Amino acid sequence: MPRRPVAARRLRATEDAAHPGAGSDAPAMITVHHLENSRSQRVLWLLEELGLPYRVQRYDRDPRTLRAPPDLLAVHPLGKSPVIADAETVVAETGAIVTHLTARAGGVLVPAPGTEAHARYTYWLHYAEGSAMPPLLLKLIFSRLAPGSPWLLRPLVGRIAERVLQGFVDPDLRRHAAFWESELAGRPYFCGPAFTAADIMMSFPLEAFAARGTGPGPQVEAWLARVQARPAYRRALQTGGPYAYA
Ligand SMILES: N[C@@H](CCC(=O)N[C@@H](CS)C(=O)NCC(=O)O)C(=O)O
Repeated sequence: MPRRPVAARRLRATEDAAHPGAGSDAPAMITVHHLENSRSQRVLWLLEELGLPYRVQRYDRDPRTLRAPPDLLAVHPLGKSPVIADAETVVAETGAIVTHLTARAGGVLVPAPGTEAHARYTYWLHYAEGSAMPPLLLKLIFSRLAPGSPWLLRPLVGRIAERVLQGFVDPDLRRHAAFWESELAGRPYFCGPAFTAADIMMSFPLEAFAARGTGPGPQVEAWLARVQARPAYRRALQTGGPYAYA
């Protein structure tokens, strides 16, 4: 939910990357609170596609736990990334940020309301975080369970984790992967012939799946190659710092 920011006070020395308008104090400048190697890469990419002025405040993950640093809690109560500050408004949750930014850009990268492509757009915009990410997160957590356990318990924890992965998580992921293949067969982008912001939303789950899973299918592989070749995607990589999924 948008809320009044405490963030604006914190936008100081650690600002380390900028794009159009860098160094300017113009009120239109959008600040992206960006965690390295994370979903917030999508927001940088979208901003590059839209050509909106922004600056990046970067946060490093804790090298041991890989969690976000506590500094992010000063930006938003959940302490997660992405969060943007646009003038007096702070917006968290990637899908909400995408909606905010595309509206600010006058509806660029959003299909016309009332069309079939728009119905697909709304679906994929919500599906990315609502349906695709939960099994991917479970995969990550259960895969790390045994290696992170005390050595005496490791075999037992490993067996339990394997049961959850094999019995629940992996079959779910296979079903999602088959769904992506069928949806991308015969259309180059998730909403149809045109690239939209829903493709940006879908990039993180598909990149995470390609990195953690047994490999993407041919349609997803071709789609990834297509979207990752976009100049705005490449520019966002320069701006965002470490990103292991490109
Ligand atoms: N559904 C939220 C998820 C936000 C989220 O979990 N962000 C991750 C980045 S991949 C994060 O901040 N993780 C660090 C942590 O939980 O400590 C969104 O799309 O914005």
